[in-house]
Amino acid sequence: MPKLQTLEDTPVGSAQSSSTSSRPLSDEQLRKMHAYWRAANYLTVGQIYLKDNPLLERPLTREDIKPRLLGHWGTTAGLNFIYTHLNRIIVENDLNMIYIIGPGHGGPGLVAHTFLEGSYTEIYPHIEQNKDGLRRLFRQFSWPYGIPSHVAPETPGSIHEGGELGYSLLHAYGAAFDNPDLIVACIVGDGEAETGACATSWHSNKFLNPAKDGAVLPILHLNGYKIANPTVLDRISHDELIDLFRGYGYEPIFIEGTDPAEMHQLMAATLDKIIVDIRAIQQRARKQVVVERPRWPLLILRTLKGWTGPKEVDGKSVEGTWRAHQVPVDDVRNNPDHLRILEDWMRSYKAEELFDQNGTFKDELAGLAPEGRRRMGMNPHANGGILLEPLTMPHFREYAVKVDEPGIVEVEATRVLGRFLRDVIKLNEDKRNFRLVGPDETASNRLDAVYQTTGKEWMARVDKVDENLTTDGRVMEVLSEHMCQGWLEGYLLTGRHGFFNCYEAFIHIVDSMFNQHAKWLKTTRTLPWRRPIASLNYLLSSHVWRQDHNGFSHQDPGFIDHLANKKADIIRIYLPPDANTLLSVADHCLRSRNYVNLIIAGKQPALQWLDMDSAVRHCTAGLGVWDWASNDNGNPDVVMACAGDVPTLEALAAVSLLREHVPDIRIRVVNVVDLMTLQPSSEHPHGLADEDFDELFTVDRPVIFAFHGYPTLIHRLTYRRRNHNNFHVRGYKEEGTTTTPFDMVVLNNLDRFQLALDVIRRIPRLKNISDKATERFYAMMQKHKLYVSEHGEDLPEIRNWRWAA
Ligand SMILES: Cc1ncc(C[n+]2csc(CCOP(=O)(O)OP(=O)(O)O)c2C)c(N)n1
Ligand SMILES: [Mg+2]
Repeated sequence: MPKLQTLEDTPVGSAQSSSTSSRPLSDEQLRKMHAYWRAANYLTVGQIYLKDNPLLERPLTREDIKPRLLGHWGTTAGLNFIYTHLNRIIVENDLNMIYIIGPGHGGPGLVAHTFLEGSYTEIYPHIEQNKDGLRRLFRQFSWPYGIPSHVAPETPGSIHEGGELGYSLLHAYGAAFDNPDLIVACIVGDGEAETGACATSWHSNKFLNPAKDGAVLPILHLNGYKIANPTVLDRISHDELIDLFRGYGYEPIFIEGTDPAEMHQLMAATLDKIIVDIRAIQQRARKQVVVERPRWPLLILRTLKGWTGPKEVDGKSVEGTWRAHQVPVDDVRNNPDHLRILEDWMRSYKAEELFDQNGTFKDELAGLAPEGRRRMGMNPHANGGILLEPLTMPHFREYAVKVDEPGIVEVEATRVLGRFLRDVIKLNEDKRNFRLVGPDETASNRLDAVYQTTGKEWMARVDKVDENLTTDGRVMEVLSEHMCQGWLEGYLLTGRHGFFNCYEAFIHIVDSMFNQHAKWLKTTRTLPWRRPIASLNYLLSSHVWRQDHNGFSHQDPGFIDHLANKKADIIRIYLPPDANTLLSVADHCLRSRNYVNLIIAGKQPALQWLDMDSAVRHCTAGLGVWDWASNDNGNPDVVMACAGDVPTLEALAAVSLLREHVPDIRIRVVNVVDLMTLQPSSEHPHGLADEDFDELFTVDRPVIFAFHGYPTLIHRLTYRRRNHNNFHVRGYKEEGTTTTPFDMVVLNNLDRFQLALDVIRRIPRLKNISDKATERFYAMMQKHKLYVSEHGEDLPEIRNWRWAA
C-alpha cells in the first residue's frame, strides 16, 4: 500500500496524493479538460445569475440579472470538476457509469454538464446548442415554471435529487446491486456525511458482491463547509479521517489542492489508478470460487468550497469558506461593485474560448464527452424504466388457503405470503432483478419460506451458528431501515423490483425518505421521457395490534396517515383482512408501476374469511359488503365497516354478539381492503363514486367503523361523503402495553363489546335496551380484565371464538 501522507505534513494549497504522482494528461488534454471544466462552471454561474446576455457579448447590466438569485454555487465547482474527469475515464475505458450527487443542491452543475454533452438538448430540444438555447438554459433555472435548483427528476442522468441530504450512497449501492457492468460514482458531501443515514451507509460494502454486483466509487467531497459551519470530517486530523474510512473497510485515497493544473493531473492519475483497482477487484472476484470482501477504493477530494469563485466580497473571504455555499455575491442588481465582481468572475472563464459566435460549444471540447448512452446524462440505468423487465410471476391462486367456511380456520397470513415470495424469487433468479429487503425481520415477519430458495446477502465473516447467509442472496437484511429503503429505492430507480418488509412502528424511521421518493414519483409522472419504474412495496407486519412481546414502543399505525398525505396518484394503501386477500394484493402490487404500495398484514395465526375467488373479487372492488355476514336485505339498521385484520375480527365478533342479544337487528358488514376507495373519486383514482359509496354505506344509517389505524384518518377520507355525520370510527388511540391481543383492542375501545354497544346506542329503535346492553357488555369487559390479570392470557371464549354462520 502506498504510504498515506498526513495533512499535518502537507502545506494546504499544493496538490497532494496518497496514491500516485504521475501526470497522465498531455498539455493538450489538460488544456481541453480545463476548458471543459470552465465551460461547466460558466454555465453554472450563468444559470444562477443571468436571464440575458448569456455570452457576455456586452457589459453586464442590471437588466441581465435575475430579480431573484437562487441556487448554490459552493458545491458545484467541485462537482463539475469531478464530472469532467469522470468523462475522461468513461471514454478511455469505455465505462458504463452513472453519477450520483449527494449534495443535490449542485443541480446547475449537472444541468451544465448534460447540456455540454448534448443529453440535455436531446431531451429538451428547446434548449438548443446556441445562443438562444443558452439564454433559455440560464433563464429557466430556479425560475417560476422553469426547473428546480436541485438535481431533480427533471435533470437527465439523475436518480437522486439530493435535496434532503443523506441518501446518496444508499442509492448508489442500490443501483450497483445486480449490475455487474456498472460503476456508480457517488459524490458524498462532507456535510451530508454527518447525517445518520449516510453514516450507516458506508457499511453497504458488506453487502456488495464484486463478482455479481457492480462497483460503487464513493467520492467524499471534502470542501470543508456546510451552509454556515465547518464540517466534522474536515476538522478531524488526517489520520483520524483515513482511519475512519479504513475502519469502514475502504481504501481511502486522498487528494488535495487548489491549483487547477496540478489538480487535473492529480485527479486524472488517481482516477486511472482507481479504475485499475476496481477492475482488478472484479476480475479476481469473478475468477474465484469463494468471494471475499475487498477493500474498495474511496476517493477523498479536498478542494475549496466555491473553487474559482469570488475570493472576497465586501472585504470578507468567500472562496474556500461557507460563504460560498449559495449565491456568493448577492444584490447584484443594485450594487454596482457586486455587479463588477460577478462580471469579472464570469469573464475569468473566458467564454469566448469555449463557445463559438453562435453560442455553440466548441467541437474540440465537446469531443471530450462520451457518446450516446455512455454519456452520464443518457445512461439508461439513470432512467431505469427503460431497462425494466416485468417479473415472472407465480400464480398467486396456487398459494391459496382453503376456506370452506368463513371464520373457522386459523392461518398466519404472512407465512402464506412467504411461500409466494419464495417463488417470485425462484422464478426471477436468472433475471437477478428482485430483492427482498428488511431490517432483520424477514423471519420474524414469517416470510422465512424465502430461505428455501435463496439466502441473505452477506460479505462479512460467517460463523457456524449463522443461518442462511450467503454471498449471493436475494434477501438483504441489515438493522437500518434507512439502508433498506435507500438500497431499494436505488434498485427500483435503476429498473428492478423489490419488496420491503418491516415492523409497522419502525417504518416511521424512513418517513422522510419515503417523502422524497414519493415526490420523485409524482414529478416523473409529468416527464414523458422518464419511463415508469416498479412500485415501492411495503409490507408492514408485526403490527400495532399484535405486539405481544414488545408493547407500547412497538405500537404505532401512523405510517398510513403519513402516506395518505401524499399525492393520491401514487399512493395505494391496502389492509387485506386475511391470507387470500393478502396474496391477491401482493400480486397486484408487484405488477404495478410508479406507486408506493403499503400493505399491512398480521403474522399471527388469525381467522380466514374468504376463499380465493371471493378474495380476488373483493380485492378487485377494493371494498364490499360481506353478504355472508350481513342480514340487512337492503335495509340495514347499521353498517358495520372494518379495515384491517384485527378490526375485521372484532367487527365480526361484534356482529355475532349483536345477533345473539338483539335477534331482529339488521346489520350490513362492509370490509375495506383498499383504503383509498373511501375518498371521493375526484380525490383519488380508486375513490368510489358518490352514488356507489351511498349505496354501500347508506345516506342515513349509522356506520360503525373498526379501523386498523388512528380513527381520524377515516374521517379525513370520508368527510365529503353524504353520510359522514353518521360515521363513528374506532381505532388505535395510543393506548398500549405488553398485554394480551384482546386486551389491546379493549384498551383502545376497538373490542367487540364496545363495537356492539356503539351499534345499539346509535340505532334509535334500540334505545330501550341500551342501558341493559351497556350493563351486560361492561360486565363482560370486567370479566375479561379480571381474567387476563389473573391468567395472563385471554378468556377461552375470546381465544377460541369462531364465526358461526
Ligand atoms: C437532511 C438535510 N438537512 C439539512 C439540509 C439543509 N442543507 C442544504 S445544503 C446543506 C449543507 C450541505 O453541506 P455539504 O454536504 O458539505 O455540501 P456542500 O458543501 O458540497 O455544499 C444543508 C445543511 C438538507 N438539505 N438536508
Ligand atoms: Mg461541504
